[in-house]
Amino acid sequence: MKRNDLNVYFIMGTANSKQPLEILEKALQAGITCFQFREKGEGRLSGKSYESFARACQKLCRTYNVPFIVNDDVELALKLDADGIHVGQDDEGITEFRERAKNKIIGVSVHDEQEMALAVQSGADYVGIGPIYPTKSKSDAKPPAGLNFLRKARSQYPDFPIVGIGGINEMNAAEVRSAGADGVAVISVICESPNIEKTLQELSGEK
Ligand code: 3NM
Repeated sequence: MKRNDLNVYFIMGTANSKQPLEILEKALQAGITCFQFREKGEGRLSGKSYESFARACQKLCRTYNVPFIVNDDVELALKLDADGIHVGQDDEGITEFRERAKNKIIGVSVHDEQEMALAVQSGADYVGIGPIYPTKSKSDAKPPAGLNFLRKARSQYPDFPIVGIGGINEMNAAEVRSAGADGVAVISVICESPNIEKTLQELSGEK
């Protein structure tokens, strides 16, 4: 994984949008650099419709040559030959996935120095640090952590790929980058945007 791939990292599932495939295609056209398929929350798809929705997202990502990462479902990631997987601290460990999928991207959510050190040692390709700000998109999110741990992680791991997450929008993305993030991972600011192209420009720091 290149650090640049984390620049604008879009995460979405059917709980986040009424027209998820339309939103994903617009976001790809506007220049997202990574996509995470995250089918969680009330009314989430299961069985065949879950898999076919994932495949439709993956197809779009391939068309735009953007990495397709599966949240917290090793079996689906392997079945679809996804580009990678993202796991939280409570999810299945990364060691098992690494053994079964040598060349895939592995992302891990971390919240403190210990979790960060463990993720790096276990062979994570990138870490997500958050929630930086309050978020309405994750019901079991931890309290907002602000930028301090992100700054510390960057100073301890100058070259390691890090993405910030949680409540990031057009107004605060620049300070997340200044604190050391290679990019911003977002749900609602894209799903709710009236102008995805403009939102992307603002999130990526371009004017
Ligand atoms: N993970 P929004 S916060 C999926 O802190 C997710 O690990 C988080 O959505 C974490 O951009 C979050 O709408 C939700 O705040 C991010």
